[in-house]
Amino acid sequence: MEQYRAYRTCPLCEATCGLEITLQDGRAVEVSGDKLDVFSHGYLCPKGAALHHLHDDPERLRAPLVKQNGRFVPATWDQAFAAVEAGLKPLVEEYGRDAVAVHMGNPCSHTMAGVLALRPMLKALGSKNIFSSSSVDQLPKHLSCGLMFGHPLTIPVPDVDRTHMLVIIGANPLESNGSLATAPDWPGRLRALKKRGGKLVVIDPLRTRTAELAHQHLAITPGTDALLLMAVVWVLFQENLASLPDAALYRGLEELRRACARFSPEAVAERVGLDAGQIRQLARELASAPSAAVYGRMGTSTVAFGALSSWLVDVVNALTGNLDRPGGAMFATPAHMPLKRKPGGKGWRMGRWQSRVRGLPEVLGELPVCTMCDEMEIGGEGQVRALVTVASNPAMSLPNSRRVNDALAGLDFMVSVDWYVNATTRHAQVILPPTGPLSTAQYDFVFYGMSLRNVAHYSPPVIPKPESELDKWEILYKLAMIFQGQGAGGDVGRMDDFLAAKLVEGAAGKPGSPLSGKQEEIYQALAPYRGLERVLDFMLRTGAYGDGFGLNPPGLNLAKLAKQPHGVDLGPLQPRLPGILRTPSAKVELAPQPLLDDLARLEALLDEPPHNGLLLVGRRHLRTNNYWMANLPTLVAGKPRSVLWMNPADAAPLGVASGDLVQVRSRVGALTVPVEITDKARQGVVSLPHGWGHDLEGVRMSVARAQGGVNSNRLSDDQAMDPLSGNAVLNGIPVVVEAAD
Ligand SMILES: Nc1nc2c(c(=O)[nH]1)N[C@H]1C(S)=C(S)[C@@H](COP(=O)(O)OP(=O)(O)OC[C@H]3O[C@@H](n4cnc5c(=O)[nH]c(N)nc54)[C@H](O)[C@@H]3O)O[C@H]1N2
Ligand SMILES: Nc1nc2c(c(=O)[nH]1)N[C@H]1C(S)=C(S)[C@@H](COP(=O)(O)OP(=O)(O)OC[C@H]3O[C@@H](n4cnc5c(=O)[nH]c(N)nc54)[C@H](O)[C@@H]3O)O[C@H]1N2
Ligand code: SF4
Ligand SMILES: [Mo]
Repeated sequence: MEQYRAYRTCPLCEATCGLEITLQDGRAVEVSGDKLDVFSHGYLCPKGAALHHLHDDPERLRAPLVKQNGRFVPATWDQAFAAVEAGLKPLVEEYGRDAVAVHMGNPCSHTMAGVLALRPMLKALGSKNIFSSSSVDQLPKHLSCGLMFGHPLTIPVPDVDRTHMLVIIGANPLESNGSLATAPDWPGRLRALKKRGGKLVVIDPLRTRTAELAHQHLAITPGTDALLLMAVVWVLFQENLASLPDAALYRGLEELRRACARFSPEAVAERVGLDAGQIRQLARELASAPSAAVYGRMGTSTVAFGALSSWLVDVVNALTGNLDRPGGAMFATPAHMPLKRKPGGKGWRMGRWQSRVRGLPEVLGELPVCTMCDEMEIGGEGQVRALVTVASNPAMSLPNSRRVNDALAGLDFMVSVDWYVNATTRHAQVILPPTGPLSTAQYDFVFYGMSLRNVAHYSPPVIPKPESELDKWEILYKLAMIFQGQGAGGDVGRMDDFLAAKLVEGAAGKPGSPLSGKQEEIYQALAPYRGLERVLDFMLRTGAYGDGFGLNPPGLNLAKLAKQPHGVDLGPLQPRLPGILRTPSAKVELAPQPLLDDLARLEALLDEPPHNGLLLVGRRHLRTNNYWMANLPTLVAGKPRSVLWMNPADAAPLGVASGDLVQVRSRVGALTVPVEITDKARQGVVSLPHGWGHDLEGVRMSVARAQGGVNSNRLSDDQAMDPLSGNAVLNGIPVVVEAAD
């Protein structure tokens, strides 16, 4: 019984920790933090430590399921793909490609296949009804960065390790481990910031664990961050504190100055729930700190002014001279992306098509999930009749989840690429489970693009993929071939070769490019690899640190990276302006017109009387991962977490005590849940975590079911949206709470 160790990065959240996995007889028996990992240095959280339990979860599907007479039966891959073709082909033929929608979930951004293999599938399908978890999450940030910097993935991150002052708005990295700001060990990084004399401010309606760590906690009224940030901008202008280090790099300063006229600290204070003095102090400290970074996340994006707040975070970073400087908000230089030095480009556009029913604009090739049910339920030409889900649980994760469940139940056909029979996949006719998390390779394309340090890490599979299983990319390519009309019998290898050839021809066929005419050399260099590894090798070689297929021999390629089981450190973040800009002006657009136009809505908020009922916000817990890790006993151990936080002042009139059941009602639904009376929630705010309520008919996640709890999305409203980005509002939902009988 020989033990050995293998290393890989954790695919469960954005922190990308290095794991050391102990194997015995071909099974993983323990997961700990990899002390030699160049980024995480041994840090891990309880979820990473449970990765082998996920791999071995007996309820994680190992083979496809196909529904017969309303019941799932095991099927071979050939049978399952044939069933997909038989289900989808007639629908496409009769109703067109838009009749098939796709919903892609959060784990898609954590897998190589999600990043590289989904796009070919979507292209082959050619439907405009593409949805994803982005529009219940970070779409506003893509929008604001697309408009400001010319590319929606050009997202600045707070340089936490070097900053003198960090302002965290609507994020709770002590539980979430960070988001749109990749770094292992946020707790350690925040403590180090304090230890070196830096200041930490947290703006959050809840006194979260992150807020408890801060020097200052500002308990803001939910949904009002855009007002707060506008007032900060106002102070910066009013007190002549706005200073752009290189004014020639920016456009729109005067427009901004005019735009903030109405938003003085005094004008917004009551609405925001903070003192005007606190707002002034925040602006002054940000301006005077040797370096400072404002960082906003879920609390700034899943709100009615998501795009405005996401934009203003970076406006404040720019105006205080902190954009693109060490200790400020900086851009990563990931190893898989080419380093362009010449600024300028076509800019970024949204609204290239509209949704059929509500006419909502496309953003990033997607339509807002808030209108997915409309497209499914409302008849007419172009109605959605079938759905493909990939690593997602929309029946739980989308607002007004009851309606989503009804809509899914009403579809003609559904196929799910997923590991579990959960609230969503129970509606499917076919479930296609990819191989387990330890049997697939890992490279974090998405998160190295938003990393607090430049690193690269490739992890090969730890446990060989069983013969009978397929990797996710193979499943997605197979679906692509079905959509292309090649049928269920198509050869994945041919599709893979075809896509690789396109990549090579694209690079070598470009006149003037240094690789022009070098097809043969490129093919030869890539010859050891197939599948996604081949694409990764290509990207690394043509990337910022790459060997350029021989143009820069000491540079990086996959073979070199694979020899480094603890990853490669590529150093601290470097200034990237102006080369990174893709705006037609080749400048940072401080005041893009669509955002200026949306300010009228924000001004109107100033004229409304403050909301005097309760507002519901969410919360995350270190041991959860959205809706899908609740089936692992080690992660659900402890006190029940599906509990409503309520301030004592709000609870007193109801005569309820901690542990009592209360009924929570919103415009769309009601649920009953135990209450915990705590001043962690500011007065007027109640909080319920998402991720619970799995005990639905047909769900095969026995541990998660046994936890009970409620799905907070029974309360969130699918009609509440940030109109500019189409993002859902998951925070700041008006609710009524009463004692339950
Ligand atoms: N343990 C764990 N980690 C996770 C996840 C998980 O489910 N569990 N999910 C992952 C995913 S998909 C994501 S997107 C990230 C999210 O990462 P974070 O954004 O860090 O996580 P949240 O807990 O949603 O933090 C949002 C905070 O905003 C506050 N808030 C709510 N409304 C407002 C508001 O109007 N204004 C302000 N200023 N604050 C507000 C909430 O009280 C909450 O503390 O976490 C990731 N990491
Ligand atoms: N009320 C409320 N709702 C929320 C949020 C909130 O804060 N409050 N947060 C929102 C956010 S930020 C997000 S990102 C969404 C998440 O919403 P979703 O992405 O819809 O939900 P997940 O729970 O992440 O579902 C992931 C699914 O993928 C499967 N899976 C995991 N890994 C893999 C894999 O490698 N391959 C395949 N094929 N399948 C895999 C799991 O079995 C699970 O079924 O939820 C959103 N919903
Ligand atoms: S913090 Fe995130 S990446 Fe690190 S071990 Fe936990 S889940 Fe995995
Ligand atoms: Mo998310």
